[in-house]
Amino acid sequence: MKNDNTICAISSPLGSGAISVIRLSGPSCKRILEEHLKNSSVKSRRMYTSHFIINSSKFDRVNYCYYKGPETYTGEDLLEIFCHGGIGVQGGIINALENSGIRPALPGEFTLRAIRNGKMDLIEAEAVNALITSRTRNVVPYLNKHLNGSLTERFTGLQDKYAKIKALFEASIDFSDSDSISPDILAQGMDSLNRLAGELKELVDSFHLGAILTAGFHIAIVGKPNVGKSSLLNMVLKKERSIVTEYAGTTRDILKEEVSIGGYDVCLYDTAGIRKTEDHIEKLGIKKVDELMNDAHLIIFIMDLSMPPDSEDMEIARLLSERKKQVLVFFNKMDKGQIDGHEKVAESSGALTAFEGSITNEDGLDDLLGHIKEKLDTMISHAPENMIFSSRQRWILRQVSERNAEILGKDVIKETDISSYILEEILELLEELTGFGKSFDLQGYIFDNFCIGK
Ligand SMILES: Nc1nc2c(ncn2[C@@H]2O[C@H](COP(=O)(O)OP(=O)(O)O)[C@@H](O)[C@H]2O)c(=O)[nH]1
Ligand SMILES: [Mg+2]
Repeated sequence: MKNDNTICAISSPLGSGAISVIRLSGPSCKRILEEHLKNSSVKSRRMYTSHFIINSSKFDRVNYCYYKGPETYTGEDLLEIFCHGGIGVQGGIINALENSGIRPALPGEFTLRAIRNGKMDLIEAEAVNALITSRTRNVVPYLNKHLNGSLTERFTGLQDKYAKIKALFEASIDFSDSDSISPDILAQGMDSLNRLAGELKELVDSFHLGAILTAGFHIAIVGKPNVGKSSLLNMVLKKERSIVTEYAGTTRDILKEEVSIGGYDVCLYDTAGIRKTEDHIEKLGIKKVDELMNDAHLIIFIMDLSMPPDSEDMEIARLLSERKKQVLVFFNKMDKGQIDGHEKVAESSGALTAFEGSITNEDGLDDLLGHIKEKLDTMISHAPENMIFSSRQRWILRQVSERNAEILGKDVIKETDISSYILEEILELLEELTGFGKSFDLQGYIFDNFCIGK
């Protein structure tokens, strides 16, 4: 069996669909075209239709396109076969390719080859990965910017700035009689490092919004039992997802559902009503709400407007204000009556906005959802030029930031040996950021974080 390191994989989602894409990369693409598609004079980037032949018989009627390297995703010869999307068809073709010496690709191996062949760096590869896993349309323009190299430029810009500071310090020592840096060079260096600290903070902080756009905006619905939390979830989902009854304590576990609000991916959590209880299971549910309140990006606090506010409402307001969370209040059951006193409780929770209405009558819901969309729109409009979406990138930038602060710390900057050593560490970290650091295990990282066929 020939084995020249040509790889193949199903690049479309696993399972059955109308069409599946099988991709090959490596020097054997042309051989496969001759063996299985009976085409010995293929032109690059042209779509053909014919049968995929296995053991001299027609297996499936397919479209295919051959891309001549190095102007391809991987930088190698590439072949894409668009076959019928049945699992049997996909399996038959992959099996035939393997019998012809084509090795199944490892996770992310197409992208790994692209990086190794200089087609992209790790920042661009991470943008590709985020595009594949994206669930919010609003994130796409940002990732496209990354694909065009804007984030890479920003990172190499950081590298340049640190390299300049290092050179400045070292030159200043070389040309002076003492081991210490002259005061004006020192001032210049401090100024640059201070500006870099701000730049790093902006990038690290941007991950908060980046994560909201890629992993979803998490909203917890809280309130005492029977105020209409589950009714709200059901109404937003337009289905009976959560059990609604007139009995307090119906919802005991946390229910998580994904919805799209104005094009944003939102995870809504319905929770157990918070109250003092001796019921063991209910207690466990309430403990979970407590944890969820720490993690959620926004909390919808529901109160029953038809009943006077009580100590349970007040206790929830206290828990929320303690956490300094973003809170939206919804005064529910307006159809049943309006009793005073809820505004004060809402204020004490730290909520900036309150709405009133009736969930069962779908009254006030548009305002509530519209407000959430506006909130996210505002966040996006304040988004920095470059946003990061990868926790790996954030981790490295934090390390750089810490070292930056170390040099700026008391007297370290004057210890030229130490500051020079730290600047060297920073430069190594920034190299790792783009995937080219000496000690960085690029292959391991790609295998762990990318999927097969990518
Ligand atoms: N009149 C009225 N009843 C409501 C409204 N929202 C919910 N309910 C009722 O209040 C009860 C408790 O609702 P549920 O969603 O289970 O509350 P939860 O315990 O907070 O999840 C149910 O009988 C609902 O039908 C409303 O806007 N108006
Ligand atoms: Mg409930």
